[in-house]
Amino acid sequence: MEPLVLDSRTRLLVLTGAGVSAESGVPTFRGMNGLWENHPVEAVASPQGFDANPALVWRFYSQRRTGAADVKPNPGHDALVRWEQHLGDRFLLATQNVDGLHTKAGSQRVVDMHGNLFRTKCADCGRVPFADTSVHPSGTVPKCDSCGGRLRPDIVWFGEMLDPNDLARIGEFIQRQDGTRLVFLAAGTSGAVWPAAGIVDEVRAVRGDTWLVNYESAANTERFHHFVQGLSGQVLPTLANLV
Ligand code: BJW
Ligand code: ZN
Repeated sequence: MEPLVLDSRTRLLVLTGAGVSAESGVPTFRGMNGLWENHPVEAVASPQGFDANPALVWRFYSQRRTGAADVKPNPGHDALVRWEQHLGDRFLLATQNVDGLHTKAGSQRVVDMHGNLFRTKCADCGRVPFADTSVHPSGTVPKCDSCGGRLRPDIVWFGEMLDPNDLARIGEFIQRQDGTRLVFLAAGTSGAVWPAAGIVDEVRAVRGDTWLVNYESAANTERFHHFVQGLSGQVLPTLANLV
């Protein structure tokens, strides 16, 4: 297999999805044993679902908070930390995962595209989101101290805009013109959710090299130059040649 060469002329954008956390014991969304097997997606991950039944949404996210509280990073997360230490500012990690495991592992240049499971915001006023590990599993909805409105998890749901600052940071990294060559690697993601699924094409538009590491073929596999099929915790630690 051709190695992924990370040398002093390379800048690397990594996109991770739920598959990267799977070997830490965090369930994925889609497919076998996926989190959404027993929950209609729109009921728990959309503003409309929250308006219709906020207590159900808090039950779902309370289970998620409890499940993700004690999990540990796996060798896939650790490999990305080593790559960042090697590349410095020529590395950026965009993650769709909300479990915080990349930060726990030691990654620093992280864009949390879809928010953070352990942060809460107000659905009804503009107060700044805050760190929060509390759970509300028994049909209650926590109230905002500032306005008395409904609190909600600080997660990007379907139909909601991603933070424009996050998108700008990823876009600027892709467009950077400093004489380095751009490599993009997506790992553990089904390629089903936008705008993350379209990053591969933004990278191709500037003639970047593109890699996918996934357990099974993704919705956008054919857009990548290289597809390495396997578990990220096994593939990532040996994939790159750090020179
Ligand atoms: C392993 C493994 C191992 C397992 N090793 N691999 C353009 C076209 C069509 C639709 C749209 C579009 N633009 C926007 C949309 C609408 C929508 C969308 O994408 N819909 C599609 C489903 C069709 N997007 C949005 O609404 C986004 N907002 C937006 O674009 O705003 C502007 C706009 C709105 C409306 C219209 C147009 C523009 C927001 C998307 C936010 C997604 N948020 C979620 C929910 C969070 C809730 C929560 O956490 O509870 O984030 S969706 C869910 O999917 C979650 C994930 O981050 C995201 C991606 O999933 P991921 O990470 O890929 O996981 P899985 O489970 O799908 O796949 C895991 C993969 O790993 C599998 O392939 C396994 O094989 C593999 N695997 N073990 C390696 N060990
Ligand atoms: Zn409020």
